Amino acid sequence: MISQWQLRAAFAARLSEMYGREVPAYTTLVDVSREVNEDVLRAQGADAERLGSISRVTAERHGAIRVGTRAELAQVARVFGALGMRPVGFYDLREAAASAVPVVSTAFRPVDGEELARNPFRVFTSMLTPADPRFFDPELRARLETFLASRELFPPELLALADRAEAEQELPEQDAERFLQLAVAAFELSTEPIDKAWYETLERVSAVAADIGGVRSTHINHLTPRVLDIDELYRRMTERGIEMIDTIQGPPKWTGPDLLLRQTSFRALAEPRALRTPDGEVTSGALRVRFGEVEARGIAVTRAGRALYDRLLTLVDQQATAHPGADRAELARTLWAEHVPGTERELAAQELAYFKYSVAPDRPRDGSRPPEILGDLLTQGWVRAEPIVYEDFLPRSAAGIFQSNLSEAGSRDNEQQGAAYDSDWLSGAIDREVLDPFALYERQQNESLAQVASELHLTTLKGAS
Ligand code: OOG
Ligand code: NI
Repeated sequence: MISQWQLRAAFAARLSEMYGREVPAYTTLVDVSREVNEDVLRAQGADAERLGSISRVTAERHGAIRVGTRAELAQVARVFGALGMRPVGFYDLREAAASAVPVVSTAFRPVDGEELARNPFRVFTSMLTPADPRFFDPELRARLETFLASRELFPPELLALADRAEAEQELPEQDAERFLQLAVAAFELSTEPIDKAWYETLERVSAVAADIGGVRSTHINHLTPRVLDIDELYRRMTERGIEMIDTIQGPPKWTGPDLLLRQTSFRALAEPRALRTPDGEVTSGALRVRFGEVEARGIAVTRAGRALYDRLLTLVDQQATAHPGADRAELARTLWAEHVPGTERELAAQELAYFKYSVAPDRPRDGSRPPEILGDLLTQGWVRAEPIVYEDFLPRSAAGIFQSNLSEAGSRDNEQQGAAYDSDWLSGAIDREVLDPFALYERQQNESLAQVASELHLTTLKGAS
């Protein structure tokens, strides 16, 4: 029998192999990431593994896919459900992006600590919003919806196997093999000729809309390795002549602990695609939609920590507008040094980030009673705190990644009222609860605190501050 986590690990590995064949620059990115990780490990020793073992980090990938309808998204949820991946978080990229990015998104990922440690594979999944009149007029919306309703992204055999794997939490070896083949094939780039006129009609609205709704299948858009030093990675890729986007998205490089998520990418590459012209002729064209991305993960922040992050982003925006000549990264670094605590200890004390607490093996053994306040337990050496890694995404960064890979801004009519979507809508659409990422981290932290209280026989344990 092949368990869900084994299916997930095998799927991630095979997808990576397939994508490497399709986009060779991805293989370069993976190689350079591995080199950087080895160098960081050599230079920093055990500290390099504070946010995940080197084996987890080396195998870690996230994928990005895009689908057209809620029915397609519900099918994606079944395929990933088979792999033990649940929908977490709601991202509205229509609002986060300045250019036309008409999608809303969630991320499918494992949610409990043990499953994440076994294999943390996650997929950022976006759904087109044809009902949003800012992007699609009634006629185009109707054509688009008809087109999407007539295609099949996932064969019934794949979905049946997925449902079985989810219900039984495992599959016999032969069925697992079949499931993996069908699942990987569903995300391969299709060779079927693309209707050129239709693709271009959608492209005038948004290149993302064309990539999703202009073709009869879906494909993996990118796969992202994790790196321990993203600034060094950026430097080495540039040195190899690979054109990276202008910035590293997310928190700035600074001297304090790594927080949340930093990401960067190389520009989408021209890939040969068969196109059918209006007179029926099939020609060879080139489309730029798929790119390579890399990321560095930091500590998960609390709601208060996230509010601080968002406030600093706004401040950086304001200062960058006021001083057009200034270096954004430098502005961000200065603001961070001023407003963000520079140690894990302070982040915990101010309840800005999440930690997993455990009783210290070398705690006092002199018969004294442990204090009942978390801060005192930490300073007196009774308890240790390990950072909880951020497993999710950032809307502003995601929009930046989408946008920096579009050559045209597309069109958007801001006079129109946007169609409303939220986390509850998404839950209903896929008939599964879209989980709140903060609640997941909080639960992990609370479980660890309950364990500490029980081991130290504390009836009350007062909060971090
Ligand atoms: C998704 C872009 C967002 C990330 O890592 O933030 C993303 C896409 O291009 O489909 O992948
Ligand atoms: Ni990504």
